[in-house]
Amino acid sequence: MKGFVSGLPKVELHLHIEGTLEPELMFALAQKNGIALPYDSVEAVRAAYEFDDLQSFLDLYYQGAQVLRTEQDFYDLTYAYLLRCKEEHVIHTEIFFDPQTHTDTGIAFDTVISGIHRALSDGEAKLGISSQLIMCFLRHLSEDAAIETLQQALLHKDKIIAVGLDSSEQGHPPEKFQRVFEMARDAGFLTVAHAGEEGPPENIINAIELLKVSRIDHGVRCTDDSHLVEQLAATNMPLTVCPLSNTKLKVFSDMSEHNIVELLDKGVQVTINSDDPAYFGGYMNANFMAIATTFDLPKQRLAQFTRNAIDASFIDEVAKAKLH
Ligand code: ES4
Ligand code: ZN
Repeated sequence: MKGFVSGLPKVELHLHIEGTLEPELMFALAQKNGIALPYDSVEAVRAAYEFDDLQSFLDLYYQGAQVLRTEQDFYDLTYAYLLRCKEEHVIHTEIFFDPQTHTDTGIAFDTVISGIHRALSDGEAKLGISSQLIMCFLRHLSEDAAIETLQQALLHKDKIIAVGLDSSEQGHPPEKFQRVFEMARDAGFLTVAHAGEEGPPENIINAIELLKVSRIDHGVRCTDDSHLVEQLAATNMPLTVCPLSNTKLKVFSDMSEHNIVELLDKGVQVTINSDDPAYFGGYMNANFMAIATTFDLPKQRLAQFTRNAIDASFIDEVAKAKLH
C-alpha cells in the first residue's frame, strides 16, 4: 500500500505555506534574523506540538511564522515544500498564504509574495510542479483589514487565482466577509473558504451562498446536516479535507471516527490534503496512508481522491483533461 500511495500522482488543494515551516528551518531563520524563540531545541519545538483545538494550534503557528522576514526566507520556505512535493509525487499544488500575518509586523506584502512566487516559478521550471496561489484573509481580524489586504493584492493579480478565509472559525462566520468577497469576485478572483472545520454546517451553507465559493476547505461538519450532505453531492461542491489536521486539532477523537469515507460513499467530492504538514505530522503521503490503513481502502478508491482533486482544482480545462 505504501508503494501505491507514494507512486500515486497527487494534487494538493489545501496547504498553508506558513504551515510547512519545519522546526529546523524555524531555528535557522530565527538565528539568521536575530529572533528569540521560546524553545531550546528543534526537539523542544516538536514536543510543543500537542494541540487541544484549532486556537491552541494557531497561537503557535502565528508565533512560528514571525521568523520569516526577507524575500529569500519566503523563497526558501516555499522551495523546501516543493522539493517535498517532488519526492511525494504531488504534481500540482494550490497554496494558501496569509499576508496579514506578516504585514501586521512590518513585512511588506511585496516581500512575501515575491519570495513565494519566485519559488513557484522555479518549482515549475526545475521540478515540473504546477501551482496556483490563494490569498487568505485572517477571519479574526476586521473586514476593513481584509479590504486593505485585497487592495494590496490587486497589484499582484497576475500571481493570485483566488481569495480564501482562514484562522479562528468560532465567532467569525462567513457573513462577516461578504462585502470583501464580493469586491474580490468583481476584481476577478475565485473564492474558497474554511468552513465547517470546528464551526456548524450553517457556515458551509453561508460560504456557498454568500461568499460564492468554488470549494469548501475542511467542511467535515457537514454531516451534522444530512440535507446539506445531499446538496454538496448533488452540486459537486468539493471539500478539501485534511485528515491528520482533523485528528491533531481534535475535530475527530481518532482517525477511525473520521467521516471522509462516509462522504466519499455518499458521492461528495472529497479530496485529501495536508493543511499544515510541519505541525500536524505529515505531508500528502502520510495523510493518504492514514486514511488507506484506517479504512482499509482498495487502490481504486484511493485514486478517486486524486481524480476528485483534479476536477476540483483551478487548472484550466484542457490541462485537466490531460491529467485524467
Ligand atoms: C489553519 Cl487548520 C487551519 N484552520 C484554520 N485556519 C488555519 N490557518 C492555518 N491552518
Ligand atoms: Zn487550512
